Amino acid sequence: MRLPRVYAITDRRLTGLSHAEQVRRLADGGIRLIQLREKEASPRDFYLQAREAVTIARELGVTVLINDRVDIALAVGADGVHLGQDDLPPEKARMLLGPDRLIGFSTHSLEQAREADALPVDYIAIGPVFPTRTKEKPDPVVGIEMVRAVRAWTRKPLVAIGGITLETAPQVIAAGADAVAVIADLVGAPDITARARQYVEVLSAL
Ligand code: TZP
Ligand code: MG
Repeated sequence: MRLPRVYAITDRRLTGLSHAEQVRRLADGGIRLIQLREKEASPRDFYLQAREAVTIARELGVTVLINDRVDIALAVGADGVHLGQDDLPPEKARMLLGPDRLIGFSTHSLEQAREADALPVDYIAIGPVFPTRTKEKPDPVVGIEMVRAVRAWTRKPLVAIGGITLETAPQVIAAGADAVAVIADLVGAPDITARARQYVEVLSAL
């Protein structure tokens, strides 16, 4: 699998917009990979929202991953899930999802990334690379050198996350990340579509 350079993540609290509307605006700006991240809604509510967002993503040709919840990913026919260290173990998620759906896995240290290299996951995420205000109780900042260190350890696609902006994204890619995952600097922008377009333009040129 080859990851697009820009990996957008939705946030309803930051935007006040439905996941579906965020997908629409991001896709209009050229984003091709989007994770639906929902930390407040009930499972029923997230399921309904994700179903709507996936319908739109299908129309627009966007790959959609569901944060945390394998059950919801299956229920809405998403392209896969993004799992954290406290979610269902990736091996179990793989059993449930089968060989073809995508599984991403968050890591926060070199040790975790090395373990992830042996797991049935399609990409490894490392972060937070920079301080972030979006995630509650974030793990300690790992810094850009950690991106380089993890890159040297794994041949799996590598996603960097945490406090990344359009200004810092090129350094993060230069350190070996295949993609940058961004919340605040993308969906937190006043014009999400324009910001998405800037990201795609700047990063596709690298
Ligand atoms: N995991 C590590 S940092 C982070 C997550 C979900 C938040 C990233 O958000 P932002 O706004 O791009 O810092
Ligand atoms: Mg999670």
